[in-house]
Formats: sequence, structure tokens, C-alpha cells
Amino acid sequence: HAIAYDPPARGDGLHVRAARVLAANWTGNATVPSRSLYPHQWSWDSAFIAIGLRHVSPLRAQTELETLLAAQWGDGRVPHIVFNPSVPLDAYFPSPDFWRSATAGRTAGAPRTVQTSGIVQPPVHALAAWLVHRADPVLSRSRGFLARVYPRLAAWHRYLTHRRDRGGGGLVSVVHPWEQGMDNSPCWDAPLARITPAPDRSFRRADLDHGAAEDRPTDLDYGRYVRLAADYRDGRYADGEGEFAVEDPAFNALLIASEYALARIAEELGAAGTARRARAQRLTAALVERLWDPAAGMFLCRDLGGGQGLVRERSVSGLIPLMLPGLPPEIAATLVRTLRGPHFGFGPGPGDRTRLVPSYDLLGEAFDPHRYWRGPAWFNTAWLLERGLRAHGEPQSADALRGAVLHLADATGFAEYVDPYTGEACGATGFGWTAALALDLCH
Ligand code: 9YW
Repeated sequence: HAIAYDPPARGDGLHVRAARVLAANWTGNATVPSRSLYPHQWSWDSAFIAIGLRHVSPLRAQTELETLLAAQWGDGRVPHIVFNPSVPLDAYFPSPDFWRSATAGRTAGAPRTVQTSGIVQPPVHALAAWLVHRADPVLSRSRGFLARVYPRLAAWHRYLTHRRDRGGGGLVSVVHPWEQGMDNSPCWDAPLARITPAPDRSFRRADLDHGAAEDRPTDLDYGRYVRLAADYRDGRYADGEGEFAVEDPAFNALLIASEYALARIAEELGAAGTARRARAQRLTAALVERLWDPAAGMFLCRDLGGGQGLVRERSVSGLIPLMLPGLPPEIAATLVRTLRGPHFGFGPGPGDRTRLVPSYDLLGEAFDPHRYWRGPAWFNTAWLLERGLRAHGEPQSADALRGAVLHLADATGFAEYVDPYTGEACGATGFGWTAALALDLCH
């Protein structure tokens, strides 16, 4: 029957198109999120990209993480951007001459050979390293991949748990909206309102050269981002002082998931994972204790800056702890109901109103279906929720989300984000983590 065999048209498949985006964004030792908007290496992007890349080239996936971790600071922080020296300074703002890592970051142990930013992004890296290892354990062992990255990942988590517990309750705080990764989320509006913006004339945005102004954060937002980052830099990136400090559910959930991954990595290397599992459980208890809001049916951010307490805004960040297997079952069930309910509207079922999970409350006052993290749907948060739904016995919802990611990623040319109602492409196309995570969900 050899002749009747009809091989699948791989050349025409999503798999091939996604792999092509990752190839086009590859610089030789890392992958850029977007050739136009973001021409350097971003921390959590690289972790998500490695998770997809492992299906195309486990070696490139390992290299992606190794390149990022090579830029780690002496105090353990993994910078949110590693700058590509061959990209012109004015291609992205803030550029290396703003962050001045080599000088302002010297006491905190910034590397001498590469230029980086001085803030961090969500710790998805240990989870990514574990998944990358699993894709090709033979290659991984032969290169000593886990043995090399483990001490760096451990130091990274130590930095977060030891230097960033600003609230004293066991959770990690972000000290800049960019650290949490959802730059202009309405959750930051109240804590940011206290910050005096840097004058407009003191900096020049580069994002508006490539992105539509109505899709991007406002100039006032940018003035405050710049002020916070400049103050941190001028304090030599020492932790403990800054005016902005927020405990965020997604950032902490990703740390917990990565701590479980570190336990498995430790065991693979012949050490014990028990202490790490216990830490992950303690962090989970702290997350529930400090950020769970039964009335909202989800997790909220806690503003530490002005003694304001929980921020009454519903962001997709507050659903992401669903990815944690150790979550109390009634909390997981409530999160699933909230995801399907009027605030997020993601089906299947009668409440189904969105094509992909929005980044922010459909009924919230600040909701805008096109403005960045104030409503549009993103593929990385969908990927995290897909895992959560599967982990908590919701295979039908997980399948619906997986189907939506695959369809919309391909139909939009791997857009950075989409209108949650129409699925229309927003931001850049050929976006790294969109391609990578769609690729991952093909497997
Ligand atoms: C910026 C690269 C980064 C992401 C962030 C996203 C955006 C950078 O792009 O921030 O200049 O606005 O908000 O999560 O890592 O893709």
C-alpha cells in the first residue's frame, strides 16, 4: 500500500510556519521577541521561546537559556534585557546608556562583558530548563546542561526570595511594572499614581516608531516608568527602598512552578529535592494567605507602597496560579468559574464571549480591547492557563484554549497580542513567544 500513503503536508503546516518565525528571530545565540519592536534578548520571552524551540532544536533551546544566564548579576538577579551590541542605540528605549549596568550595577555584580538592564522579569526559567532537558535528555546530559544551569537558577531564586520580600510575608515583590511583564496593566494605576513622572523632554520613546500609539502605553505611563527605573539605577540597583513595590500573583506563581522544577532538576543531578518542594508549598500558602480574594473569586495584587492593601482590579495575572498543582481544590474550582464568568468570558459553555482570554476584566472601567495589557489577549498567559486547566482536571476547557491558541497564532501571523473579542492582530507580528508556544501546543 506504499502508494496510497499520503504524507501530511508539513511544508504547509503551523509547525513549519512557527519554526520559520523562530529561525528569523534567532541571532546566533538567542532569539529576539520581535525584529522590529524588541531587537534584544528579553528574559521571560527567552524562557517561553526555549519551551517551543526544544521541539525544533534542543541545542538552540539550551543555548537560549545559557546565553541569558551568562548575563546574570553577582547578586543573582537575571536582567530583563540582555542587549545586543550590534543593534543601534536608538532602536529601543531605554537603551544600555540609560541602564548603565557596567557602572551603576557594579556593586550588585553586573557582568563586565555584556550590557543589560537592571530590573528583572518573571522567573519562568527553571521551568523552561526542565522542559528543555526533557525534550532531549541524552543531549542535555552529554552537554552537562542541567549541571551548568542549576547553580545559576538556584542563585536567581535566592535573590528573589531573599532580596525582594518587601512585604515580609514570604512573597516576592516587583519594583517596576516592567518587572511583572504586563507593563501598563490597570493594576499599576493606583501604585503608579504616587510616582512623579520624569519630564517628557528627558527621554525619547522608540516604541512609537514601530507600534501604533493607541495600542501602546501612554506618555504619562512612560514618564513614570522612566522615573522609577532611573531612581533604581541612581541607587545602584540596591533593593529595599523604592517607591513602587507590588506583590503580583503571576510573578509569584511562576516562581513556585519554577521551584518545583528546580526540585526535579536537583533530583536529576542526584541531590535531594525535598527542601525545594517544601519551599514551593510555603510560597503557595503565602500566595493564598496574602493575595487570594474570595469575593473576587481570584487572586489580586497587593500594593505595598502606600499601605493600600489589595488592588481591586481583575487582571489575568490573578488567574495564573491555576497552573500550580498544589493549589487548594476549592480555589482551583473558583478560578475556573471566574475564567468562564462575565469578567473573562472564556468558554466552552454559555458564558463564552471571548476568542482568547483577555489580559484584563471585560467589565473593568479601564478595559480597552486594543491597548496592550489593558484588555488584549496574549498567548503566553493562554499557554499558562492551558496547563492549569489540564492540571486541575478540565480537559475540555484546556482543549478549547489550545485550539484557540493554535488557530489565532497562525491566522494572525503570530501576532504579539489580539483583540479578545474579534481575534484581530495587534502589535508586532512574527512574535517569538507566540510562535514558540503555539509550536509547543502542537506536540
Ligand atoms: C516594552 C518583550 C517584552 C515583554 C513584556 C512586554 C513588552 C517591553 O515586551 O515589554 O518595551 O514595552 O510587556 O512582557 O517581555 O516581548
